[in-house]
Parts: sequence; structure tokens; C-alpha cells
Amino acid sequence: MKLFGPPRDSSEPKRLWLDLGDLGDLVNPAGPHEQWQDHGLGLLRTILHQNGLTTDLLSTRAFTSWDQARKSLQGYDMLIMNVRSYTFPMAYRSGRIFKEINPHGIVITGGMHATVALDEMTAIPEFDKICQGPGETIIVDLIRDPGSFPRVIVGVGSKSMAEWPMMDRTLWPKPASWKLSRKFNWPLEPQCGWGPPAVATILTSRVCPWQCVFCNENSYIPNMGRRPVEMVIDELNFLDKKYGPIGSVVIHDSMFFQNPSWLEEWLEKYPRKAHKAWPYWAACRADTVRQWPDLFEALVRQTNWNTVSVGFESGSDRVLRLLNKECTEEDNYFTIDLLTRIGDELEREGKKPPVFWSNIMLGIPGETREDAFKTMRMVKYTRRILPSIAFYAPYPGSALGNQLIAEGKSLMTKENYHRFPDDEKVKGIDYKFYRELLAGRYDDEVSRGLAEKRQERKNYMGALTKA
Ligand code: B12
Ligand code: SF4
Repeated sequence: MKLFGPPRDSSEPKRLWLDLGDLGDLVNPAGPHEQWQDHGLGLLRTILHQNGLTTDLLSTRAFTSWDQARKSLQGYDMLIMNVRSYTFPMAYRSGRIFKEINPHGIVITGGMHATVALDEMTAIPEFDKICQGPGETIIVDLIRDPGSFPRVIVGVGSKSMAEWPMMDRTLWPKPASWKLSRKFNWPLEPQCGWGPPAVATILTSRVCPWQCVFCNENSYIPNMGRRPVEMVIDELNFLDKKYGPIGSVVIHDSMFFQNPSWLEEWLEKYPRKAHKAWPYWAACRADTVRQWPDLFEALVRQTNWNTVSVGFESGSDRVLRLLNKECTEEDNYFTIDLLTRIGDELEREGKKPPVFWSNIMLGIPGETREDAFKTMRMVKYTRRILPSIAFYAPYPGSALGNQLIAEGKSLMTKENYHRFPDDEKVKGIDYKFYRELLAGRYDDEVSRGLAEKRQERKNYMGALTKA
């Protein structure tokens, strides 16, 4: 097993950062998204290394068995992990193995799961230190002298992402098979169907101010200033020159289309100052598109925002209200019509039309069959769409997730915080109906009303009133 990292002074503890994900995902991945790299790991290892605290790196994604993991974790004094809810099962299993083979070693954890489900983290005796919240200002002291910290620590973040150093992407794990490395473009990332390789993933903002009950990130990610436009462009240009050529960009922000003054600056500078206006994937909400349609259109046309990720979630006002989405059916259809029109015009000009990466949830508690038909009707109505459909998952940290967990209705246990879109995740949901719906059994019901919807949507005037 090849380790990464500079040689270490022999008096230094042997520290290991373990990247988490399903076994084999860096050998023979189940899908493209399993190959994305972890910006939390990248940022914190960069800060550690810049402060002289080196760490070796291994990844559970590069192992194909737990036996292999057991052998590789041998001989370390410290294990460090970024634990998200969906990687919690990997984390605690790794922690257990680590302590069995290195009984005097120390396990230091942080990450989203520590913030949203502290009880589950503290229940793992092998986790010696658990850091909630952001780790960038605390990581150096914690790793240098863990003994001076209590078991549970509350991290403090930077005021602005401008304070984050540029991440050293060579501190990310490498693809672990010859087959995968041929197309991976490490330390950039592989193609996933959104744009040409090599892909550069980047974060420009860290938090979303909305309060959707299935997510509400701002209840657990502290507010933080956005990364300045120039820094984002400089980083992309640096990556292009050093590791490129970049083919496309994925902006991993939870919500890219917020903060109009930042977006206006991006609109002005990205096409001019980036080595190339690489096509990119980024997220918006239907209500803000309806609020700032001109800005949206200009960004799509002039900055090559050609995969528009949008959390439509549902095509029914009832369900959108249940989700506190603060978007309406009308907002959703307005956004679909607007991107369709822009796409038609670009196509006529011989250019590639933009597509939606459309996030849709089914199996939401309280959703009726008619609501689900309306959602699928909206999907069918959308002309250029990459649908990303999942059964609703009650993640801890979100208002609805916390409520369902408290009521004993969640089927997501600490053994299976997994995230396969078609897993059964909530008690009392008729998953058989949803599977049949997705298999096309209710196509008549879904299509009924589609022609009327198309007819109705030809008149856009009513839609222009919200701003
Ligand atoms: C980019 C992203 C993705 C990408 C890439 C994932 C990856 N490999 O990193 C993709 C699109 C693949 C993805 C997919 C999913 N994601 Co996602 N994703 C994000 C997003 C938007 C940004 C993550 C990020 O880079 N953050 C920035 C870094 C710097 O933050 P960080 O990793 O948390 O690290 C900080 C702290 O946690 C802490 N820290 C971390 N580790 C450590 C360690 C120590 C020792 C210390 C002291 C501190 C510390 O310090 C860091 C700096 O402040 C977040 C939301 C968000 N805004 O964070 C959701 C988020 C992490 N994703 C989430 C979910 C649910 C998913 C999916 C399950 C969705 C689905 N249903 O399919 C899938 C699962 C993917 C998989 N691999 O199986 C949830 C996780 C919820 C939870 N409770 O853990 C989040 C929070 C979004 C949400 N609100 O629902 N995701
Ligand atoms: S679902 Fe999207 S809009 Fe809603 S809180 Fe989460 S990131 Fe924000």
C-alpha cells in the first residue's frame, strides 16, 4: 500500500488521516459520485502540513476488504477522520479496528456527524476526541496536543472563506487501480456526465440561508463569508496550468445562486479572467431564479453555467409547503420554462443547450399519490433534464429528520446511514407504489394533465409577477 506524505522526524507521532467511503470506491467505483474528493480532508490536511504537522493518508475507498484495512492501519499513533452521517458506519468500524491493533493509539474525529448526531459519536468509546463544527482554526492545536482538549470540542470557523488557504489537492487520495487511474485525472477529478474531463471541483460558499425541513444546513453550518470571486478564478487558473487542462468545473456549493452582488462580479470576471470559461455545474433554487431571472439568464449564457442543479423536490404545492421549501409549483414551472427558452435559443445559434440536474424527492411523509403524480408530471414536462430522483431520507440535523428519528419512524440506523436513492428510509411509506410509479405503471395518471399543462404554460405573463 503506497502512502503519501513527506518523510517524518522519528520522534514525531505517526499520524494517519483516513479518507472515508465505501470499500472499493477508488478501485472499481459503483458510480461517478463515489469518486469525488473530500474538501474537508483536503483543507484540513493542507493547514496541518503548512504548519509542519504531517499526516500519512489512507482511504477505506482504496481497500477492498476489512482485512486489508486491518493490515494497513497497523503501527500508527493517531487516526484522524472527517465523519459525515453517510460515512459514520465506516468511521466507527475503522476506529474499532485501529484500537484493536494500536491499543495506545488515539482516534480524533470531526465532521458533520459530530455536529448533528453527537450522541451517536460519543457512544463509540474508540473515539477519543470529537470535534463539532468547523475545524480550520482548531485543527493544528488539536493534532499537536490532543491531551489538552476535552473529549468533545466545539470548533470555530473562519469568518470568511477568504481566510482558507488554497487547498493542496495532492493531499487527496489517489485512485487505487490502474484502470481507474487512467481516467481519473488526479489530483483533478474524473468526468461524471456533467461536463468534459478533467473536472475541477471547487467551493465558493459554505452555507445556504434557507430552512428546508429535510436539510436546513444553516442550523448546523455557521455563517461564513463567501470566497472572493478573484480567489476562485485564480485557483481554477492555477489548477488548469499545473494539472490541467481543465475540461469542466463543478461548483460544490449547496447554493451557488445566492448573493447577487457576488454573482454579478462572477458574471463580469469569470468569462474575462479565467483561462477559459469552462462549462460548470452549480445549484440554484426556483424562487430565486424567478426573483432574478435576468441575472440567471446572463449567467447561463455568458459564463457557461450549462448544468443547472435545482432542488425542485416536488411538483406539488402541498408537499413544497410541508417541506418549507419556500418555492411554489409556479416557481418551478417558471424556472423550467425559462431554461427551456434559453436552451432553444442557444440551440438555434448552434450552441449546446443547458440542462437541469433536477433533484426530486419521493416518499415524503404526508405526500399523496396525486402529489407524486404531479411531481412526475413536472419531470416529464421538462425537456432537457438529468433527473436525480431519491426517496426522502431523514438525515439527522434536519428538522424533519430529527422529528422522524425522535418518533421512531426512521429506518436509517447507524449501521445503514446509506444513501442509495431507492432504499426504504421511513416507516409507513408505501415504497411498492413508488417503485411502480418509477417503473411506469402509473404513466396514464402522470400524463393526464400534461397536455393541459403545456397549453397553460404557453402564456408566461402571469409568471412574471413575483419579484
Ligand atoms: C460537496 C458535497 C457533496 C458531493 C461530494 C462529497 C464529498 N466527497 O465530499 C456529492 C455531490 C458527491 C455529495 C453527495 C452526497 N451528499 Co453531500 N454535500 C456536499 C456539500 C455541499 C459540501 C461538502 C464540503 O466539501 N464541505 C466543505 C468542507 C470544508 O466541510 P466539511 O467536510 O464538513 O469539513 C469541515 C468540518 O466538518 C470540520 N471537520 C471535518 N473533518 C474534521 C476532522 C477533524 C479532526 C476536525 C477537528 C474537524 C473536521 O472542519 C472542516 C472545515 O470547517 C455538503 C454541504 C456543506 N455545505 O458542507 C453536503 C453534505 C455533506 N452532503 C450530504 C449528503 C446527505 C449527501 C448524500 C448522502 C446525498 C444523497 N442523498 O445522495 C450524498 C452521499 C455521497 C456519497 N459519497 O455517498 C449532507 C450530509 C448530512 C450529514 N448529516 O452528514 C450534507 C451536509 C448536505 C445536506 N445538508 O444534506 N455531497
Ligand atoms: S435544500 Fe437546498 S435550498 Fe434548502 S436548505 Fe438545503 S441547500 Fe438550502
